[in-house]
Amino acid sequence: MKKLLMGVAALALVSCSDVQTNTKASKTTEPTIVEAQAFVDAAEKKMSELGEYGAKIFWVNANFITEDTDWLATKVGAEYTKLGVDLANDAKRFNDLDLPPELARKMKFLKISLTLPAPSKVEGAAEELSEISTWLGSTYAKGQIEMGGVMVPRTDLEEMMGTVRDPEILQEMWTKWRKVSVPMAPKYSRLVEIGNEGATELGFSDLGELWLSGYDMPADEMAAEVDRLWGQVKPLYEQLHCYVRNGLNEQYGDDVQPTTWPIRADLLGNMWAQNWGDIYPLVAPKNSGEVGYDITELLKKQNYTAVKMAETGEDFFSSLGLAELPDTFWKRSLFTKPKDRDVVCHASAWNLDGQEDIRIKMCTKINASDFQTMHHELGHNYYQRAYKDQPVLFRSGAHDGFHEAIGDFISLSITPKYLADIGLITEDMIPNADADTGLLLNAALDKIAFLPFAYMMDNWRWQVFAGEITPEEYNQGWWDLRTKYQGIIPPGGERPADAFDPGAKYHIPGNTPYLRYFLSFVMQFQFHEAACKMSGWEGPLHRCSIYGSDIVGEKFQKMLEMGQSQPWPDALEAFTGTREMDGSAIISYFEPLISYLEEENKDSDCGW
Ligand code: X8Z
Ligand code: ZN
Repeated sequence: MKKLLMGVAALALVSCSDVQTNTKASKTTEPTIVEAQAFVDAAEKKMSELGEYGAKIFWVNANFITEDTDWLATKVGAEYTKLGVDLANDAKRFNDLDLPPELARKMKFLKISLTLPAPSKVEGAAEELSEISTWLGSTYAKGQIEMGGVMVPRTDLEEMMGTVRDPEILQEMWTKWRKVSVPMAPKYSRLVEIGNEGATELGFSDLGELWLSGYDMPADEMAAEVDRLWGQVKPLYEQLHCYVRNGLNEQYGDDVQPTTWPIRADLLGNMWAQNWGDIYPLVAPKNSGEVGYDITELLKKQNYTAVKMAETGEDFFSSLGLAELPDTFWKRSLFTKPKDRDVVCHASAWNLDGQEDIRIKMCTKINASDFQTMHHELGHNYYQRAYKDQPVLFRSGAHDGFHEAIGDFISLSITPKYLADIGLITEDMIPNADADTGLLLNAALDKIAFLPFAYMMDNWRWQVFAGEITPEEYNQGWWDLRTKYQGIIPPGGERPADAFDPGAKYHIPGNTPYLRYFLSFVMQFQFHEAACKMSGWEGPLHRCSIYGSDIVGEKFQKMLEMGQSQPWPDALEAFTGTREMDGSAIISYFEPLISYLEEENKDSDCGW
């Protein structure tokens, strides 16, 4: 079938007229598999060379934001976009060739490798796009606000959102942080415009379709998959929302948080209301056993440093049989926020050379949330190193949700028993089964509350990319979705006309797709369930730790080494035995909590 089409396509290359002359057609040589292979080999070489060069520039830029490093990042960013677009366009030449599977897969990745393509036909588009991207990223990274006459950087604000309980101060921090993103709106709309043109040139309807095309299935099927997963977990979120709203009402009273409305976004212990774990003390169950410890306090009491947190994470991976981190990881990573310069504080994990030069960059705080983030980032690094021997175009996660899920899967094993194993608590501090509700509620505040946030982030962008939300509607559209899915509203009533609240969340100015985190939060529970079963665990899932399990380690490593060389269901199957993403593992994990929440909410008017 494909072979037959080839001749037609070759003709189409030279003319679309009906009266096609044979002379022109015969001059066009049909591409061969050998040429396709040579093309892909050369593409991988170029991508790897420019990738390494670019990674070093981006690393320096993110660790030392100045006009000069912004300039360098802009320049190399444009070069990389142009290379990606050229390769994607050149790859079209082989569209009708019946390629062997590995080559076909590589060719596909060449066409979708860029998150933000620029149109090759528009002079200067790649440069403009890169300039906007750099500006947006650096503006976000340098953002700080004044509180009580002192300038406060975002990392400190983030911590304060989790600890301050005065609603006026919370509102002030929340509102002031959103001033940082006001100037971003026009730049963002221009970024969308150019990016969309780039995506259409590559054959996609818009950027949203391009982003959804990286999941080994058609974009519309993937979107339906995401809806299906959201449908599986939504009832649990609604129960959690109802319960937390009641707790906040008790804490703050009807004037601040009534029991019927959406929740005020600044009361949930997080700048973006994405993880609510920090308000656990406000909503802890009253009628059951207490967890009895707080990981933040334990870490501080035992004088944990950022490096010690990383070492603890490394020890977990080592316990599964994975090789230690290289010396260069310890020498080259950034673990704490430097005092004397601007850096991108949002945590990230890097592989600079596609081989062993793995590093993290994190303005670590000594608290429970960053203890988890540390494992999250290490997960990226272990994955990157595991697939280093794959060809360049396969050096990535089975899909982006896998990449985000690796470290989080590991931290699901940070159970009381594990904390005792590593000496953070003593054996007698391991709480009894009557504290399970508290343990599960604490976990749900982070893991379940996150799902509608992650879901709406890219819903907003898909609508923006499709032109369904126009630049004038950016903020209103954002809050419509925030309210619809998360059931939250901004403090202080209507937002100002010039507000651009999406820009106050890293991944919007950073142009990082967010669906990956939604998928990760579903899949990490699938990984956990399967791994616990493999390790022979028979108790409740939230008490299972796979720490020290060689059996799990071996299978885990196999999945990691595959990178994106096979369709993701193969990778999922290699580790879990199933080929589908599925929300039933997360539901099983929280099952005991569901009945508790339903009972607690039975007299409430849930919903918003
Ligand atoms: O951005 C991240 C990581 C880096 S990939 C720190 N995360 C999301 C966020 O912070 O919004 C981790 C989970 C969600
Ligand atoms: Zn991540």
